[in-house]
Amino acid sequence: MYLNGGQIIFNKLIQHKTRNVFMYSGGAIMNLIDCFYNQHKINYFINTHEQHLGHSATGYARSTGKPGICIVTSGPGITNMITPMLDAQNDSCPLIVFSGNVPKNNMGTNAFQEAPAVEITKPFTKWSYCVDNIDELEYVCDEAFKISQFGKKGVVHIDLPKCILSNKKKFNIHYFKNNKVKNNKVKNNKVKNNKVKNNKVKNESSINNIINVINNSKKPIFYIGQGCNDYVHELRNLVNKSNIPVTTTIHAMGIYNETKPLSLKFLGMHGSVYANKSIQESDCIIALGSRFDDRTTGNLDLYALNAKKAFEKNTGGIIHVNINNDEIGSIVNTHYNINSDCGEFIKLITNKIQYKKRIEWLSQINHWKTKYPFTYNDTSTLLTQDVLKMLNKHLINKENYLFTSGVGNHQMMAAQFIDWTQPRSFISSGSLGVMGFGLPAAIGVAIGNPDKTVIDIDGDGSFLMTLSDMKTARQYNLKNLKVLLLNNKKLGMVDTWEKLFYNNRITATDNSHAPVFYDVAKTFGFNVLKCDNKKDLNKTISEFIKTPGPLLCEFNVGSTECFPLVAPGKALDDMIINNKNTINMANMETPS
Ligand SMILES: Cc1ncc(C[n+]2csc(CCOP(=O)(O)OP(=O)(O)O)c2C)c(N)n1
Repeated sequence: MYLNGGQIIFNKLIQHKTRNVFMYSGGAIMNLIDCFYNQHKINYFINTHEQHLGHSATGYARSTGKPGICIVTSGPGITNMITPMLDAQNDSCPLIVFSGNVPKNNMGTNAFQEAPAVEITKPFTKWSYCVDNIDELEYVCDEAFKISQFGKKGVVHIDLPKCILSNKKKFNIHYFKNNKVKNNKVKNNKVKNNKVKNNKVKNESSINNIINVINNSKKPIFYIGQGCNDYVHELRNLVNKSNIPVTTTIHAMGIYNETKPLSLKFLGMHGSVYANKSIQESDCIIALGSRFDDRTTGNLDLYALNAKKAFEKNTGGIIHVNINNDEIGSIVNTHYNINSDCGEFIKLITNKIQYKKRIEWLSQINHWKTKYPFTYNDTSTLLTQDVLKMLNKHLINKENYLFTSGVGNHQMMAAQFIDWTQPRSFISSGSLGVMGFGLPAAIGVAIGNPDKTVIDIDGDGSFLMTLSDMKTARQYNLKNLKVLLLNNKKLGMVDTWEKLFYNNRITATDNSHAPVFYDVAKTFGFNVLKCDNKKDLNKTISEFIKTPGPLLCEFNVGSTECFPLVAPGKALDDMIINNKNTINMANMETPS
């Protein structure tokens, strides 16, 4: 029996239990796409642009834990994929991208729809490889699944010259009878170099040392990143058992229920005053599965000075646990480092960590919580924060919902004004910050989670970038997809920076020529709602919850800034808290 290259890959996708793929066709990839004709083993979804399908695959992967599979053509197909691939890589999302390319003997001739695909993607993927020979294909596919998911998750790009996809290879009948992933023996030097290490905690004495540091500290704090998202029960158990307060990155929100007293919500540039202040005040920062992204540290020279002092006095320090060794010590000179999967580390320390009442430390934090909650300048005009607060009030069973967002003030305000109670429930472009992520990502989340309702919280600027994907939501009749559009008729977040840091020189942030989104969504076949004032807010949100998708609700909102804000170059606890006041908590007396 002979199979061509496309059929070999298709067979491999089935072996790896792939259920859903996101694709966009074109000449160079047709041999692979043709395999999806008239079969019921793998569902395929067609977005309106390769960038959109990349974000859909990302939303799918981040909400299900399975790798997102993308199939695109050569040239513009793969170049349109660069943004979602970089976004997925930076946010540690497992993605496998198959791209077509021109036949091998046309490569380097500037042929029609030729792009130096591997050269473009190599610098930012976990593995980027152009298949050279049909005999490599099975091994390459198995490696793609392994590498994308192993250790710190990320992106694998497999480039497929058209001749490889159309060439045929003979298989014997046993291959089809025993359709399981085998340890393929084909060796290829170029492929062999891609080793991923499984990092385990090896040194027991270093663990005991860390436990002593935590147990002897006076003001410990957990700083949790998405590396802990697979260990919710373990992490919650550890926090409760130790009575240590916890703050998270945006990607780890909900891993510890934010309605509980020990939660300090998220930290960083727009994070809570009390989380930022607690990090700065702490004598022992326990960073698990996070990477000290600059948005969470502020000015590094002024970061965590108390924990650094405590280390010098042997009374504390900064502990960093990360599965990726390259990220340890790369931004902050941490004092106690463990290169390990967080779950394993949590398991090792939970029984040895001491419960302490921490009366002084926790009452100090509570004082900051009461004095500096997330707040805004409430006016008679409907504002983004009003809408999000009301949404939060209406969402009784949060475990039934998943959220995506665009990038901007609406994204940060969603992080602030929704109480996150479940991990992996806010799927947003964190590191790369890609406007336009919200709708296509919501499509992938909705496909991967048919039992949940997916709400894309979006801004007018972000939504305009990818709104053609309303076609896709309608095409697959995604009844569980809803868009909550916050239309302030401007690129709000940048507008704020122009006001605060560019002397009010408002340039290139006006969006008043955007269409009436309510009408546009209707044309795409969406159910539609709208709301222009506070009076109708309660009623509109309750209709929004009840109305099936695909649905868009346009909220015409006034202009508002997102505070607190750590200005560029400032310390984490030097925050602008509203348009009249800056507090530098580093200079403040802390009540005891
Ligand atoms: C693709 C892309 N281009 C530019 C930016 C820079 N940027 C960050 S936020 C923002 C404004 C977002 O406006 P909108 O989506 O309307 O949200 P708002 O801030 O008004 O809530 C811009 C231009 C970006 N993050 N992504």
